[in-house]
Amino acid sequence: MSIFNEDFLWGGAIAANQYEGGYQEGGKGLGPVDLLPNKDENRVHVMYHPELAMKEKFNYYPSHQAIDGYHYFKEDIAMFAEMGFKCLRMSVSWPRIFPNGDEETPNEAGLKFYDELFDECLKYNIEPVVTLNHFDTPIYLYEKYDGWTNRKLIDFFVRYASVMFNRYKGKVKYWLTFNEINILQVLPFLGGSFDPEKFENPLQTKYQAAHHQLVASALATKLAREIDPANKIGCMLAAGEAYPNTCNPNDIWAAKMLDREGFFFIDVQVRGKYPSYSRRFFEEQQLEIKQEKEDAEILKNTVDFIGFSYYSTKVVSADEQVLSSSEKTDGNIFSSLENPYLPKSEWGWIIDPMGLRITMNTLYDRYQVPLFVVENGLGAVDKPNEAGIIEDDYRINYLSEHIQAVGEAVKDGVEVWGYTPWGCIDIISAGTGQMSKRYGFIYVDLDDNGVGSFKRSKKASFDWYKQVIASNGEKVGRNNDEF
Ligand code: P53
Repeated sequence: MSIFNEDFLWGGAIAANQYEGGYQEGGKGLGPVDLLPNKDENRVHVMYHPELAMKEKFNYYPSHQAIDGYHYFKEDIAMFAEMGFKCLRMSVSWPRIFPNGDEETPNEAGLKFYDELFDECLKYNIEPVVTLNHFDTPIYLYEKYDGWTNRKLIDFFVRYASVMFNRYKGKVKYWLTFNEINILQVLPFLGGSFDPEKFENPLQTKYQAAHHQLVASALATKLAREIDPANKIGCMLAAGEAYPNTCNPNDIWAAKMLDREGFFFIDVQVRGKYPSYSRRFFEEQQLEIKQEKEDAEILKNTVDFIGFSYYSTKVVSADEQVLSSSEKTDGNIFSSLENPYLPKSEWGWIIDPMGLRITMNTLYDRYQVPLFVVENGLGAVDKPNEAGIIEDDYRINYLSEHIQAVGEAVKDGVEVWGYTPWGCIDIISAGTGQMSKRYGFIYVDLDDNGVGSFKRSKKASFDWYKQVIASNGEKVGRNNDEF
């Protein structure tokens, strides 16, 4: 008997801006990612300086063609079905539905695309798990309204959400409102199409934008339930426990404070009100968040489950000297000190399967609502062997250990609805814009400059994951040994 429920949602995850391409097809408007170059043209720097994204012309924009999912989706979904996917997590591109974002009526051509995409999933009994906003707030809203800093965005988002819930009633049941909502603190351009540096008080601007997203998320949650009580709505947190560097209480406190930066968002989304610690934080930072009278009531519309991404844990110190002298791991937007006990990926991300079990236990202890692992995986360079096959043992190892950690969490008593590893087919990296940072079970022939045949092929991990799903998580070992 598997420790996973019979209806456990095994699948994979992708996002429109990294998968679809077709950036102007069917009348699509632009999203922030459409203005970002790849790594060679300093993508990370541009993400932090949106004015560069707006005015510079770059040689290559990876999102414009991405892996051309816009035209390949039928082929791709057939391969997901072959692996036995029970669900597919994807996002809808907001600017495909509302090219500017503030229109009264949606773009029918954009909706037609998702009609077909969802129908194709349903044909194979693959349950769509849909993120409404995955780094995709229309760029027109950046230009005209300064994105989520503006309260008007709430109405625009709710209008878009309402179109989705009505159109896909009975077809889509699982919804996530904002991808990695806490990313707003680090990458506000991606998370909310705005530039805090344009404002007098950048921190206040970020929390004001966060407030608008939290209200919008709660209103969408309410609406989703009204339109179809069968809908299940989740929040989505970029998770990964913060570890103290030592047992010095100051380090323990620093770790706790770092975790709270993320929990702040889902505290509101799961508990329906601002957490008590936020009062002191706002006071000390002298932040004044403008709230309307009705907001407190709106926020009471809490989510059904917690979706979260997990790639690694982080190590924190309160000691300035340690911070300045020790090496920091790079690559990940959430920076960390080195963890001497753990290996790292080729991109410097700490690999910590036990950390997934810890993170899940923390989340469940804190909230007691079901969890959904909607992102997890290893970005790695894949090279075909002499026979032309990609033997991605490193990826199998990573996923195997992480699935076992999820299994341990289930045994610990944590309720988990599903597991959707990130980039189940190779897609563009959000952080670096590279194609060579691959996560998939399916290889896509394309390089960092967008050159290639787009041909899809199976990696060794394809058959391995198929076996994991077929055994409902019982055969997760490298050689399909029992868990
Ligand atoms: P990549 C880092 C940077 C940007 C987005 O990241 C991120 C992270 C990691 O927390 O979050 C998620 O592609 C995101 C996905 C993204 C994935 O991490 O830089 O939800 O869109 O692709 C992996 O390797």
